[in-house]
Amino acid sequence: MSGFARRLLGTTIVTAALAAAIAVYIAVFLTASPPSAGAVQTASGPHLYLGSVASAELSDQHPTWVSFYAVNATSTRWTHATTYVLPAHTLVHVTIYQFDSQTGLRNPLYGHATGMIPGTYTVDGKRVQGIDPTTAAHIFAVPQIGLTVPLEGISANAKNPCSNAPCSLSTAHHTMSFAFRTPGKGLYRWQCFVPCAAGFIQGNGGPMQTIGYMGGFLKIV
Ligand SMILES: [Cu+2]
Repeated sequence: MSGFARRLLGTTIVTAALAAAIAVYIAVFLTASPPSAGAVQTASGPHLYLGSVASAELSDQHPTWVSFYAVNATSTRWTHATTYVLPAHTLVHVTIYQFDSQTGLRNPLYGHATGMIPGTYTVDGKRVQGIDPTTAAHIFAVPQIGLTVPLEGISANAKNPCSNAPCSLSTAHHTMSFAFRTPGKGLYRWQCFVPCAAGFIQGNGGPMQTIGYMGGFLKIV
């Protein structure tokens, strides 16, 4: 093979490999969007059910990461989604089944529940203003609309804790409920503010910075 033919062949192979890599990048990363979930329709309007866990499913890309899931009312059907599609200007009821243990808040202010319809925040069915900030496992917060929902963690000696999602309601958990009015159409970021990412610097890496675990969006339509 002449030097020219060899260079031509080399250039062709490298160009083809780059084109293939770009095609994979477009197909796998640019056209994929995180999965979303919606509310359940009930007699009192849309009802969003969520679950928060110490560890994602064993089959997950990150089975050791803390995570939120969309679930159904009985916590028997789990969907790994943190983008929640809700109708605009609507009263939405939310129930969060919280199965993870306590980490505690750096900023005790987040122990107060804010931004929901007054009087609708309950922990295990009891109407309260907030929780002891040292007992927080996670927070469901939508800063743009001033919504902060502290989620109590199970105690260190709770019997029958759930390790990986999906978690049955027969395992240790606390149930937080509240109602809020959705804002106008748009994409609203939500996130957790408890430094709950065990094994990461300051507890704020990994799942705390990844859509699909400790953060996501309210997609108001
Ligand atoms: Cu968290």
